[in-house]
Amino acid sequence: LTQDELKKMVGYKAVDDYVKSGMVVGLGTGSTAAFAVERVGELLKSGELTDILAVPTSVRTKEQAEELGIPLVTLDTHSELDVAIDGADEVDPNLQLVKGGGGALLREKLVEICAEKFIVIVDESKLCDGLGPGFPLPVEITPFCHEHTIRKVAALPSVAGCKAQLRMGSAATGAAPDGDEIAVTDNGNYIVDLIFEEPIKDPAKAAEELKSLCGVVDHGLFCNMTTAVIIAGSDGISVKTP
Ligand code: DER
Repeated sequence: LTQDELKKMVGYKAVDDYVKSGMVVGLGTGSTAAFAVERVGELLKSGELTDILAVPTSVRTKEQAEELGIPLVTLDTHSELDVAIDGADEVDPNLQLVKGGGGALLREKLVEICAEKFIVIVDESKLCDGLGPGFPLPVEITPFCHEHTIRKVAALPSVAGCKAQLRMGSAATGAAPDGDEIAVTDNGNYIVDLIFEEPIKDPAKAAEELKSLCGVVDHGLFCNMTTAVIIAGSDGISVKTP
């Protein structure tokens, strides 16, 4: 099975298992979440799902949902979601996540915190023993004096030893720069990707230190949020719960 086939498997399964008619659903961002969005559109079109309201986690997910005719609302009118479905860049054994490879971490976290159930969909390549080395940790920062903020982020004890890299090119491409302009998120902010040689020792501590640093808007550590992770591997689909 190709990686795309694995992503489609988990995207569809998450919707089939967790989305029921009448729900308010958070729609994630990225190549795996796009399959979940596709499935919601398909089931609405076939009539198998009715009365769904969706809250997108990025401009590009909003555009995909609009193309599929999925009715959209925002947290301003719907602060309580039944379920949110999204991908992740890394999943550790405690189901703590690194997200933000697609540059959507702020809106994703805002939406996913409001969901009664947060379903994470990954192919097995995202599983890791410790967060960090497998995927740079994105941190969304304000553009004002961003070099100053990047220095302060890199100096935090809980992320000591990381290499901080300002994301260039499109915000959606993860840490692989694809242009010479500074990447700008949907919210008009910059992203600094933290590159680790060793696993982050205490993700919850790092989350707290990052969040309390003035100039940091939010970060890609999603701690103690996961309801279930649906994993597609070459030997089939498995589900993990905390
Ligand atoms: O940017 C994000 O948070 C995405 O959800 C990312 O974590 C997973 O993207 P992918 O499904 O394209 O790998």
